[in-house]
Amino acid sequence: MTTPALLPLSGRRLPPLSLGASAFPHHRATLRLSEKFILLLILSAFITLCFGAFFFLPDSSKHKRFDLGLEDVLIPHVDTSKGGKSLGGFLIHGQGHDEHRHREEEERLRNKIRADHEKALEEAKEKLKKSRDEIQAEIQTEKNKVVQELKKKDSKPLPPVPLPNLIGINSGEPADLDIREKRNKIKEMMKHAWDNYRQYGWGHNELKPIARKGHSTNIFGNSQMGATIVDALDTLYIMGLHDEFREGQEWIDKNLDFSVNSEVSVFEVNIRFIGGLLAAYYLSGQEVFKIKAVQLAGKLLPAFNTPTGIPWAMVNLKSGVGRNWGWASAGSSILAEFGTLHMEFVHLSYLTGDPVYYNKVMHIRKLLQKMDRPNGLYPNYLNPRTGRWGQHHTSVGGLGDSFYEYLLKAWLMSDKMDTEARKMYDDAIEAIEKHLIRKSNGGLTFIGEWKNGHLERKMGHLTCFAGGMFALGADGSRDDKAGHYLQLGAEIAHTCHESYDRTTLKLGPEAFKFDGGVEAVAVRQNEKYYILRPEVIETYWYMWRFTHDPKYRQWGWEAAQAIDKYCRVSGGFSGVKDVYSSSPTYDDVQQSFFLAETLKYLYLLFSNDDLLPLDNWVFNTEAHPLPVLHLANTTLSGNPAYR
Ligand code: DMJ
Repeated sequence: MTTPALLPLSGRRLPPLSLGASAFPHHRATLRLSEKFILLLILSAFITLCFGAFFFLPDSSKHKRFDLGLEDVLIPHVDTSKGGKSLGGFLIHGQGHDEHRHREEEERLRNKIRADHEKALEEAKEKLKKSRDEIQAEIQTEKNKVVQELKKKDSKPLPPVPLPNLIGINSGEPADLDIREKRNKIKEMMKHAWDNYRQYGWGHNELKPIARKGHSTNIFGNSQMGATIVDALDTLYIMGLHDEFREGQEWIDKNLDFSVNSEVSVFEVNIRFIGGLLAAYYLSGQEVFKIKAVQLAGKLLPAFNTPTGIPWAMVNLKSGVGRNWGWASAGSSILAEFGTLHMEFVHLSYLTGDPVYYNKVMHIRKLLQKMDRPNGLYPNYLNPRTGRWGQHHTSVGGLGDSFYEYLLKAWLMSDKMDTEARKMYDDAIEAIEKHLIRKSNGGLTFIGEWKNGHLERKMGHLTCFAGGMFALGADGSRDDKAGHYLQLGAEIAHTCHESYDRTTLKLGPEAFKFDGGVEAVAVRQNEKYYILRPEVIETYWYMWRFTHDPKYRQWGWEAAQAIDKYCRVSGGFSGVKDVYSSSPTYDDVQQSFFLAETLKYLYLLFSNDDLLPLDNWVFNTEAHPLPVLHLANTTLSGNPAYR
């Protein structure tokens, strides 16, 4: 369901004229000042003409009234006692009616026209007496009214849909005192991050914790859409920070507006905003989150208007104009961006009963299925105009990562019914294992990057999420290789832990090499930063859930302590520019994903498994939990999205 675009109201537009404007309902707010006077003149002339006609034309009642050779005439009437047949509020009368009644009726009509005319002239005179400022003020009032009406229309309730089973949203308190204390410490860190954002960055997308002011990047366009609020909501909720959750809800209710002239990243807005709003809706049941998610999704849909249906990377929320990143190979869209919409879009179709979202993402999938893949690998770049791959670069980290994640999660979220997605995942992972995964000389398993037929022996922090993905996909894997994939997950977790452990700050670099005697260490200066990313902790958490090996809690705690020690400042948490330096400098950004993901995964790591159990919830790539759509307790089979 798309939302109607706002009327183009600018300061130069006029409000509807009180005189006869209803005849032009669609132009109400768009009449110019000069048009208004011309219209006034024409209408006055017209009314004068009608008025004169009644006085100067011969009195028709003296002739056969309305005698057009018809036996019957229609006059407004409510009395059925005279044997007429009712016709939509009118009575059909035969000839020979009481002349007196006709005259009375005509007199009444004349009086009405006279009164209307006088009223219209009075109103016109009043308007002409007004100053420019008064007219401007009226325009503003009228504009506000139109905006309010559109807002009301936008926020009308969606059709009720039976909610899936929402299990484990309020539990997870560990019995063990030490674990409980660690969990409380993570909650305290969340509070520190939130409170400072609340104080210094409220309504901005992110926080600069050292400058103590708002921060934003081009992924959110030029508008302040409160990204941190939306991203943090579900973490606040599961931590039991309900006052903070309510504050966020109130802000969203009153201020989150998507009719802004701002060019945003379709992918980022989807995973952080739509994912965050949907998760907040499922957890809290508050309708406002669902409504906002659907409104926003409507604003993203124009991005799919490309020759192939592969969406642009960016879209202007107001104009709907899309385009791709200037840096992407040959004007291409990015695999990890257009391939990371499925979970949220399926939920949107489920909640609205509108298949449009589902159709968009399934179209992408079908197109990808038909394409040739070099060595069975998906390149990261695809041109949305030609439908051809761009540069042959394949990665499980940046540019590719969450595409693979969403294939697996589409299957899990459908209660394992979407076997097509599972097959695509299995095929992709087999090719990745064959061409990208290697062991270093020192015995560390790593995932490299494939560039034009050459393997680059470098792994990104982003790639570390794959340990958790392999573990999550182990169950149900082809040829029953569950043990193998769990083992692979454990090896990736180990390698990523090494990348942390081999630094001075015990925090992981952005990218690390396995080349020329170097093992899991960043070489280039611009790869040594840590920006509060979650992927390594995410993998620890999945590994903990599937193995309960205490080393994962231990590693998670090491990371939490390092973050608290080196990234905490009095105004929040900041990324650091060099994890190998003992006196690091800050980047002065508190990323919204720190609250959405890093702190959430840490909190879950020190919670019992009955908090958001993985049989019932699937986390989107920004760690927003969405419920599994079990066929048994939903109307999915009857939902058009699933036909
Ligand atoms: C998050 O926004 C998401 O996890 C995304 O998939 C990739 N990277 C960031 C955090 O590092």
